[in-house]
Amino acid sequence: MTGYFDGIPAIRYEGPQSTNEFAFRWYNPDEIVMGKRMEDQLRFAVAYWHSFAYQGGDPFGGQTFERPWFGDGMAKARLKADAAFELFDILGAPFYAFHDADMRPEGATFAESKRNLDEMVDYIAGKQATHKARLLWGTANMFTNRRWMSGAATNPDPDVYAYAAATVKANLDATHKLGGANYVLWGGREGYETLLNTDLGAERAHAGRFLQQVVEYKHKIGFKGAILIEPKPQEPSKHQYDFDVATVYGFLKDFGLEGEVQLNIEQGHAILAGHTFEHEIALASALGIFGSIDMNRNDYQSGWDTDQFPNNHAEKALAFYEILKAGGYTTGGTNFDAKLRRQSLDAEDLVLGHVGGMDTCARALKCAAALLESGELEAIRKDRYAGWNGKAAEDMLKGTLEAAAARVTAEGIEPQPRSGRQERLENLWNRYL
Ligand code: XUL
Ligand code: CO
Repeated sequence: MTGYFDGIPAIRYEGPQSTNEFAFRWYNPDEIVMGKRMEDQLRFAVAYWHSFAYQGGDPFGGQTFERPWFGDGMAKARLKADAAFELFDILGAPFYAFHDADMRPEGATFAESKRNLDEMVDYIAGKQATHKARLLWGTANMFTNRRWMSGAATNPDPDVYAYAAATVKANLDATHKLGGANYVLWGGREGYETLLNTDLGAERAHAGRFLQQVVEYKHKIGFKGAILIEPKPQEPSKHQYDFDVATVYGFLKDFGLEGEVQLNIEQGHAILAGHTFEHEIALASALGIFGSIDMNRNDYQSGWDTDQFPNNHAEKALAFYEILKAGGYTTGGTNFDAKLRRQSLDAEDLVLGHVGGMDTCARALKCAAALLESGELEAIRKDRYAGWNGKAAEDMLKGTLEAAAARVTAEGIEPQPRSGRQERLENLWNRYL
C-alpha cells in the first residue's frame, strides 16, 4: 500500500439520489443496458500518463502536483504502478492504458530504456495477476523526447525511422505480454511545421510503409488485439497527417490497411478538426473502422486540447448513441485521456475526476440506450429514406446516368421537398435526456 489514497473508500453505486461525493450515481457496473452489463458496455480505462505522470505544468508554469512517485529510478516507477493499481481498484476500473514513457524511466541508451520497460512490464503483469484492471491498450510515446522533434516514422532521418521501429516493436511486445486488447498509434509529431523544409509525399509514404510493417509484425507475434490509429489535426505539429477519420480512411485505403487498422477517436481531437465527436464515430462506423474512444473534452473557448474529464451527459449521449447503434465496442473501450486542472492538487481530486467522468458516461449511455431501444428516432430516419426501398430506385443505382435522367421525363418526376423535422427530433432527444 502506498498510503496515497488513505481515507478514500472504494466507490460504489448508490443511485441518483445519493449525496455522497464518493459514490456513483449512474455507473452501476452490473446493471444491464441493451443486453450487456454496463461495465462491459462502457469498458472504462484510466490513462496512466495523465493520472500518474502529468505534473500539472502548462506553457507558462511547471509542476504544481506533488506525488510520492515523482522522480527518477525504478523504485519510483514501481511506486507509481502501485498507486495506479490502487486507483483502478478504488474506481473498480476494468482497464487502463499506458505509453512506455509513463511507466518506465528513460535510459541513457535504447537498450537501457528497453530493459527498464521489460522490468516494469513484469512488475505490472504481477499487479494484473492480483488486481482486476486489464490493459485496454499500450502505445509508444514518440513525441516528448527531442529525438522525435521532426517526426518518428516520418522523420527525414532514416535512423529515427529505425528507432521508431525498435520503439513500436518493444511496445507491441509489451502490450502483447500484458494481454492488451489493442495497440494505439497517435502520430503527434507525424506531420510538419513548414512545407519549406518538408517532402510531404515522402513522409506520407514512409508513414504508410511503417504502418504496414507494424501490422505484419502484429500477425507474426500472434497479437490478436486491434491496431488503432488516433486521428488529430494539429498540436503539437502544425499539420498532422492523421487529420481526422476521413483522412485516415483514405490513408488506410492507399496502403491496403482498411481491413487491418481501426480508429481510436478522441472527442477533443474531433473538435479541433472542426467536427463533432458523434460525426467522427458515425463516419468510422459507416466505414467499418470504428475501434475505441478517448473520452475527454476540450474547453470550447480556448481552442486547444485541454483534455478535461467529461461532465455533460447530454453531449456525450449523442456519441454513445452512435456507438450503441454500431453494435457497441468489440476490443475498444472508453479511455479517459483526461487530466486534472493544474490547481486540483489532491488525491481526492484525482478520484473524483474519474468518478464524475464515469457517471457522466453511464448516464449518457442510459439515455442513448433508451432512445435507441424505443426505436423512435430510427423509425423517423428510416421513413426519410423509404423511397430508396423501391425497385426503381434500386435499379437506378445499378444503371447509368442517362437511365436515371430518362426517368424524369418518362415518369414526370417533379420532387416535392419534405421537412427534415430537425427541431422535432431535437425535442425528441431532449425527452430522453
Ligand atoms: C494526445 C493524445 C495522446 C494519445 C496517446 O493528444 O490524445 O494521449 O491518446 O498517445
Ligand atoms: Co488521446
